[in-house]
Amino acid sequence: PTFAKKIAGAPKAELHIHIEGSLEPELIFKLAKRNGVKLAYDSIEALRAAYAFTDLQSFLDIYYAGATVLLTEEDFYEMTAAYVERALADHVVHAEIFFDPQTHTERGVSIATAVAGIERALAVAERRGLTSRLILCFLRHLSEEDALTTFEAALPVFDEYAHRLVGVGLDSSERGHPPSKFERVFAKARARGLKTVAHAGEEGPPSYVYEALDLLEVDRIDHGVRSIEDPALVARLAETRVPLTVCPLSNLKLRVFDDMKQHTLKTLLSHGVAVTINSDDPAYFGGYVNANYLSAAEALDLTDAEVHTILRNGFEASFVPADERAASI
Ligand code: ES4
Ligand code: ZN
Repeated sequence: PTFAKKIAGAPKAELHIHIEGSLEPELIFKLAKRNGVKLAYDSIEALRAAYAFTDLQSFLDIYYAGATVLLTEEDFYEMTAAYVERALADHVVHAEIFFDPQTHTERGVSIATAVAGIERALAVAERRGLTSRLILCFLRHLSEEDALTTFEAALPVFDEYAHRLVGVGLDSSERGHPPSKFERVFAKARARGLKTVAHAGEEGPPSYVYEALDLLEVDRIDHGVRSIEDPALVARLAETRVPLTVCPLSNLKLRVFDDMKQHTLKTLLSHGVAVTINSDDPAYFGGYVNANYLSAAEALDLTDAEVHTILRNGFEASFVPADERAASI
């Protein structure tokens, strides 16, 4: 088969996917109608046309508006079941999935409702060869008090779904909201034995990556592509093998890079950093995980060996040991 077909057919681990970012416009409209939620766009086409982002915030505004259609356990189930179909089509065999509880609790939807719906779809997926874990993300534009309240409210859910819900993360508007703001809540999560990740060095500076490593003691950095600006940081990431969950199409759509040819993932990889490729918010950024691999591979002339390394990094960076996953490479 051609190089592209080999990439598409290879078993993959996906470690950076916001489940709310997998809501396709068609499903947003279906759920809006079912739930009587008013949207700011009157057609699927008009909504899709609004997906012309200039930076992270311009995306987040639309992403949070899209998530307002999610009210019932069934809504979370359908959203997750749709993602599972896309993931299986792209030969994803293991996924570690983010969700944003504060987006839902603010609208009166409990963490238990969201997780119950997501879990039901993931349990079905497991029988079809897709293993998965769930990571609860705190919204960094909100206060640490709010994150702490969310964490306390989630404790029974962490207990009930211990087989699935294995970690916490940090997402939303990065600039002006450094990891240091969340030191206490991350310490509490680590004390409970949870894994930790944080978005850092997406739009924010390398100092935010250092903070995520030193103050939050994260197991992985989400994005981290701006680490390239600090050679000492690149050397540290390579030395410690703290993985970066890179999302090429996201970075292009949110103008972190003007052109895919400017993406820093190949250089990071060449310095020995554990780079992985992921889809982030695939319904908004123009493609699921295979499209991300193919776009990066083409623009950066990735070699067969480089693609193989990235695929392997995905499994090695996962929170599930090889003998507990559906498959590996
Ligand atoms: C996100 Cl691309 C990105 N960055 C930060 N927070 C997010 N939440 C959903 N997608
Ligand atoms: Zn993300």
